Amino acid sequence: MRVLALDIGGTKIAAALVTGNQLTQRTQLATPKHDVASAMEQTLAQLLSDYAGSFDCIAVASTGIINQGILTALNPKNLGGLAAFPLANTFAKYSDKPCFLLNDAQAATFAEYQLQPAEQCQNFAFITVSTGVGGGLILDHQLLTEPHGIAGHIGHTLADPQGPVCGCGRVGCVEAIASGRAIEAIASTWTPPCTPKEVFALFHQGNIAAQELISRSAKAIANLAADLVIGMDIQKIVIGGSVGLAEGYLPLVRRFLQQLPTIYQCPLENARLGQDAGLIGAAAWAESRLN
Ligand code: ADP
Ligand code: BMX
Ligand code: ZN
Repeated sequence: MRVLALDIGGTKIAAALVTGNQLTQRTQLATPKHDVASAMEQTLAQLLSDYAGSFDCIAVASTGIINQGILTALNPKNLGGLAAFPLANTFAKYSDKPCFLLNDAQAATFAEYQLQPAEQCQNFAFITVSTGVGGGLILDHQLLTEPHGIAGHIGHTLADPQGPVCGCGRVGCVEAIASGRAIEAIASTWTPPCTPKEVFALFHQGNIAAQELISRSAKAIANLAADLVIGMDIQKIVIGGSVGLAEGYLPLVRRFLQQLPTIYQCPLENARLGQDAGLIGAAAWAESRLN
């Protein structure tokens, strides 16, 4: 089965042909920021045409709640204000191949879980710290996607009732404190303004403001991890996304988690599949549906 996998994030769209854990012809482009609905349709149509003839099915991992083929943004600010997008219909318009859709973090969860020793990992979670903060949950070896595709949207659990308003409308979500966008919201007001990547460079140089900002993010993720452990008996958590994979971030999350009582702790690891977890997971999910 030749699978064309797409990973639609708030910042980038990746595509590749996937066989098992092997990717070929990987491409990546920026997620449209303006006139997003029509730009997204054009981008997806172009990708389908670029790969035409080389795939038998389409597997899509996308940011947003994916339900009944429709992408609903929980946080529309992460998608240039786009609140809803007919993903399945768009693919059907430009390709006659079967198409399987899943939330991006759920897809990455599925891929990373395949790499875990099943006998040691009945309950598992994945957290992406990226444009937003996403997640996926495996309970009793099963990825939670039903009934509405919402399960795993743990970036929108409460981190701080005094925190900033999240793009989802709730006050103080983990995402509003820990995500790349949350880091950017603060660092863009610095003189000179910094991107999250530059904040990490300053963090490694010992800059106090950068260390406070990254620590604030890592502490929210550590508390989220603790909530998952105590709420669902999660045995291991894998962390991905460009912020989650940035050098120095995971050790900080580990340090904050270790400050909590032992019962709240579990092993934390970075995504072994790195930035490709969503692509590989979407493809594996599609194949599991076909079998
Ligand atoms: P997506 O959300 O589209 O899946 P990413 O996982 O790359 O994409 O996350 C994008 C976020 O990560 C943005 O907020 C961006 O500023 C930030 N980012 C990108 N590269 C780095 C880096 N090297 N270090 C820290 N943050 C980064
Ligand atoms: C947001 C939400 C999730 C997504 C997560 C990470 C939207 C558009 N997305 O919490 O569905 O999984 O961000 O997404 O509401 P990413 O774009 O950072 O990879
Ligand atoms: Zn929120």
